[in-house]
Order: sequence, then C-alpha cells, then structure tokens
Amino acid sequence: MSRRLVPSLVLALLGVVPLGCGGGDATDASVGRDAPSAPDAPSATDAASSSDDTGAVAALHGCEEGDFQDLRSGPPDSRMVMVPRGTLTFDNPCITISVGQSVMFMWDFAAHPLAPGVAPGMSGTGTEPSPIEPQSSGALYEPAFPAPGVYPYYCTLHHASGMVGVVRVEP
Ligand SMILES: [Cu+2]
Repeated sequence: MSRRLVPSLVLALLGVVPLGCGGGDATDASVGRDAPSAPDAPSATDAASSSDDTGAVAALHGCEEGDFQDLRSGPPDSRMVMVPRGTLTFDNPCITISVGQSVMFMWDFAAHPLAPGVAPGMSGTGTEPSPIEPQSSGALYEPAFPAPGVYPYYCTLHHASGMVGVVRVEP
C-alpha cells in the first residue's frame, strides 16, 4: 500500500537502480522476487529491513553509491521526502540534489522528529555544518542546501527501525 504514495518520478528512477538502501543478501533476494510482480519501491522496504545492518559497509545511513536517486533535474516538488502512511520509513531516503536546491521534508514532525547528522549507533560522518535543523512540530520543512556535501538525517524516535536518510548535494 505504501508504494502507491511513492512519486511517479521515483518509480521511474527505481527502474534503473539495481538495489535499495539495505544492501546485502536479503536485499538481493527480495528485489529479485518482487521485481516481476510489481513496480515496487525497494528504497522504502529496504530501509526497514536494514535496521539489522550495523554499518559494516561504508554506506552512510545505508545509502550506497547506486542507491541515490538523482533529483537534480526535476521540478522543485520532486525533491521531496515523505513518510508513507503506516510505515516507519522515508520514501526516498537516499537522494542527490544540486547546490542551491532545497528539499521538502513532508511529514508530521511531532510523530517523527527530524534531526540532522548520523543516527545514534550508526557509522559514518556527514558534512558539517548541516543546513538541516531539528524539527519537532509542523508537517513541512524545506531547507536549502547552499554547500556541497553529504548530509545525513534521521527520525529521533525510529532511527533504529530504519528512519534514516541522506541528502547528497553536488556542486
Ligand atoms: Cu519516526
């Protein structure tokens, strides 16, 4: 059901992305099984299944090189991250934008407080300072990213369940 909420652009991009964010053997198996039957959104499902990953690979918040959705050339409202209803995941956890662009974080921040940086217990390092500021109320937050870098973020309540993401900002 959550896949219906994924923007069509993301679905289109997923068609050329081999793997979601989870990595590892389980991801390979699930993608292979799901692909023929439905245009699934592996990034959303894998974010939940990656909660057991301990960051053994050098992927920040589970986002490996091939996982990043390139949103640089789309319209502004394509650069969006949401929380599909009934899930503890971000629908678009690994995205690439250009310097000067912004990202629309759209969900209930009281239910899923947003924090910048690497989630507790996860490995990796993000670019500092991060333009992402903590949010604990409201439902729309649209920070601009004026400097290139890799900016991780997470839900302070559910990061252990996979509510983590990364905005990669290219020059
Ligand atoms: Cu949450």
